[in-house]
Amino acid sequence: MTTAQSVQSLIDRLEAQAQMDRPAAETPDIGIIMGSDSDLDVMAGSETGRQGAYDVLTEQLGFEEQTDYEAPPESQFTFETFVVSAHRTPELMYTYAETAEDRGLDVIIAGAGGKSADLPNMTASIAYPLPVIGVPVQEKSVDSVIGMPQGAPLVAVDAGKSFNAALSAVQLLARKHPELRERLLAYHDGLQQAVGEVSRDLHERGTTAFRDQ
Ligand code: RP5
Repeated sequence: MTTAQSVQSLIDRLEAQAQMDRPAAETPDIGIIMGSDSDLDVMAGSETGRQGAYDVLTEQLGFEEQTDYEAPPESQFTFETFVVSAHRTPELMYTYAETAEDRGLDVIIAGAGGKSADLPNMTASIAYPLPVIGVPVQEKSVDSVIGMPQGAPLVAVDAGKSFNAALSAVQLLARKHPELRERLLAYHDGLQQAVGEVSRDLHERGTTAFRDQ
């Protein structure tokens, strides 16, 4: 398969899926796209560094990754992941955004790095009115992600915070799925409990013993 054919086959696949009219329960709820696979550690989370969207969705909120559009996994709530470059594969970006709603997505999380991080903002413009949550993969990407003109909305998180983008996406989904609301509350309870435990431990052991443990 040539380079052009490999992109075109993805475009053809997305367009065919948009025509399938699959039941909503069987299509991915969240689409995660990124400008390059070099963004994956930020967008998914890295084993050695900060957690990301993949981690919170799968470990905390009960989502599964859907890797075959026509064969959904067990979980009721799913996401899919693609590399889509605004500058290297503009036709693929256009098709992904344009078909997203017909393919059953409810929200897109789009991340890109560099100074021309245009994937989130262009995807938001094309996929409108589907909500898009932008993730600047690096600090230098923030301005190009969030700098949208009036009338062209994009929700965005701070640089590198794909974890929060996933939480925001699930907040949107939770408006029509009460079980997701419960999972979000349980996650938040866990956060509070962890802070309470570490605070008590630090206070009761004292700083030196706490550091040494
Ligand atoms: C951006 O350029 C991508 O989102 C990535 O963050 C950056 C560098 O991409 P690679 O050269 O590593 O593929 O479009």
